[in-house]
Amino acid sequence: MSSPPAPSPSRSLGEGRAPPDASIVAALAGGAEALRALPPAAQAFVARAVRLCRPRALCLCRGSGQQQSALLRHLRDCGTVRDLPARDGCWLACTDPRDVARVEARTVLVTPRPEDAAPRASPAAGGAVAHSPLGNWMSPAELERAIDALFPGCMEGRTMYVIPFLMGPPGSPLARAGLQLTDSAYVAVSMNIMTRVGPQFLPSAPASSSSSSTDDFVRCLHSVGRPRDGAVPVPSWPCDPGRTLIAHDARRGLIVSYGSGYGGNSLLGKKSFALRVAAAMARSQGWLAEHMLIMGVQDPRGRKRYLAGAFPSACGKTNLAMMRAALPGYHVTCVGDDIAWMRFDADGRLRAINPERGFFGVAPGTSEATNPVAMATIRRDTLFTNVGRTSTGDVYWQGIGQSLPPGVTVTSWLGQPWAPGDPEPCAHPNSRFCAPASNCPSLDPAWEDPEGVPIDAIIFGGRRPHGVPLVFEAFSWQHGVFLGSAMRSEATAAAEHKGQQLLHDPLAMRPFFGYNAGQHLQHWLDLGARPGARLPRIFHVNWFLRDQSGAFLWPGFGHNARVLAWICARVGGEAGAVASPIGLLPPEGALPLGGLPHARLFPVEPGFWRRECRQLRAFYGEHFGSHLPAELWRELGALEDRLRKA
Ligand code: OXD
Ligand code: MN
Repeated sequence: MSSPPAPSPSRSLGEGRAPPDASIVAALAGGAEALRALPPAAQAFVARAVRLCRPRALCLCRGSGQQQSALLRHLRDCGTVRDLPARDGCWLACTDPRDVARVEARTVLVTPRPEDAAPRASPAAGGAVAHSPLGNWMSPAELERAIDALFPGCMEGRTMYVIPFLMGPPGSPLARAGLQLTDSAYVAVSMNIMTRVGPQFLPSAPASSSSSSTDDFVRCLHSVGRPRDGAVPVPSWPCDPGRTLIAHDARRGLIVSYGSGYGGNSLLGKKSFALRVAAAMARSQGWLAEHMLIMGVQDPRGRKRYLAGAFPSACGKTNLAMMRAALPGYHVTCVGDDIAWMRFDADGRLRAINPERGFFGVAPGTSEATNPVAMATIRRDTLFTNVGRTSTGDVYWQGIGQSLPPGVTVTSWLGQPWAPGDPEPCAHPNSRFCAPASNCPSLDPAWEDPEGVPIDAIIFGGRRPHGVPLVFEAFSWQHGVFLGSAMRSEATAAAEHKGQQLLHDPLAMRPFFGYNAGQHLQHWLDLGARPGARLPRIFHVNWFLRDQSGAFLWPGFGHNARVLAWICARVGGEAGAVASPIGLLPPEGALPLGGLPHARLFPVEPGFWRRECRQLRAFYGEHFGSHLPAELWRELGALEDRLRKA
């Protein structure tokens, strides 16, 4: 009798609980120790990944400072990072120039039907992959094929780092665990900054065989890859850009990332888990996982409000979250700068946690003038990527706001001598700092409160040079969700887009939706209709209005506190507003404009908004179609009516 065919290596990756081939793992250097510390379901995942990727050794990440230092020394010996003696405990990594940003075109959601991934993802006849601006789809069978093509033996000769991690404060009802396996020590070090790492964070009780695999922890497999031709042009930064794939199967709680070491593609706790997979979990469990900062605003009378803000990449979320208010008596604190997980508590209040434990911020443009809090945060224990390095062992980038002392020279992120005035920047536009949240001088005292902070207002915003006022308020929750669905912004260096095009970016989630974006919007509407929900008010802001010469009209940064003060006063019922076709505007004099004319900062030009409506109608029709909630079509119709009467 012939034996049954061996299962495809990939098919068993996310499944099963017992560690059937633990002996393979135990034979690796560090293998037995790594396994012993993990619960059985985690052991099973490691064992299967080892059989697939065939690493030389296993290294269990425990989250200790000692291990972090050892990994950094190892990265230095490999030539991946250099130390930065001018800053305590800081390091610089420079990547392969082909591996510098999120690869949206190769990021997919894996679902049985394309419409479960994105509203208009329709594959070419019989295809197993489909692309759309609101998400790319891959069939489960195609994912298996991709894994079988990319992963077998991809870690040969390398160490597999085993990273158990927690997203969210320990003990929080919203915290969720993950286990990332990676062949990149750079990723291990970065995950240790961005998440809470250690085997104690994996649930120890073996899940019952009937429970789904997503109940215990999210399984994340990452490899920088082994290029087919064996070429590693930058020896210290292996990657396989031609075959990169970042795939999310939320039903199986599985994330698979191949070919890129860049943070957005490789730190799988962040965009992949905390946004895409978490959004799908949140939908079925009645909460929200959103691309939002969380900040506290205390007014001169000591009253504190918490706000959550969704902004597309490159709109200054980190600057806003860390703002030093340029408004006397106001004090801003930071809970998080990128991701919010939110749920309604027993009293109907929306409460938010920051699932992360660090900041992965864009370096260029960060200076004492634009973000002094970030500058203080990155003084120590920070891993920089793709910035310039001075001859004194410090960092340098465009917009750092410090001129070079005489005799100090700079090496660019490409390893070339660089001088001020050179045509190419010394730091890649998407170069980053990765720093622990605990370094942040304005960190909110409640940032790790397991219950989360109560959210009083939600802010949507975009980078809009013309037509969109500095701030306006939605008429209702439903109108607010409409404003979120209609967000547009100029493109970012954080992804592979080029140029200054205006992109539609609903809820600032366009690259991060974890399931059909129409259903995501419906989930927002459903939560708003929940009995007893005390809904935050919703606002739209735009710090980026320009005058005819192209100069910014609004000073921004700390001065945005003036807008936040009006928002807080609205929440407290202390400030009036005037109705306009697009929403509620601050009356003239309601917020100090520093002498700038009110009309220029609060344009409501019917012609502009009619064009906006036409474009939105086309976008809705083309990319959402029947998947757009009927309430949002109605909101668009109501806006068109109000503009007709204006
Ligand atoms: C980021 C982003 O946070 O692109 O890196 O949004
Ligand atoms: Mn982001």
